[in-house]
Parts: sequence; C-alpha cells; structure tokens
Amino acid sequence: MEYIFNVPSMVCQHCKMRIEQALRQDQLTTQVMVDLQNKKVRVVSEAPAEQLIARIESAGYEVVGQE
Ligand SMILES: [Cu+2]
Repeated sequence: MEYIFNVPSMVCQHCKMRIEQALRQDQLTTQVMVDLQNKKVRVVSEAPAEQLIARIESAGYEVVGQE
C-alpha cells in the first residue's frame, strides 16, 4: 500500500529524520519519503494506516489528514 499523510508540524531536517526513523522501525515499511515543503509524508508499507499514523504521532508530529 502507498499512503500520503499530511503532517504540517514538520519544519526542518530534524523533523524529517525523526519521522523517517520512526517509520523505518517497522519491517512492513519499505519506503519513506518526506516532503518538507508540502508537509507530506509518503509511505510504502504493508502496515495499516493507523499503525503508521501512531508511529508518526509518537515521534511528536500530528497527522492531520491522509490523501
Ligand atoms: Cu524540525
């Protein structure tokens, strides 16, 4: 599955790294691409969306939407 999450609180490379690390802990996740400019995180994963959102949020960033 491919997901795109809206994460407006990401502002810098540090945020990008934290989110990438949080998502890559999951063996089911094969790709993470953070687009800081558009505040979007694209994820390719076999994990359910809820699980990925929970990971992003536990890293400290609110997910406000999904495309
Ligand atoms: Cu940051």
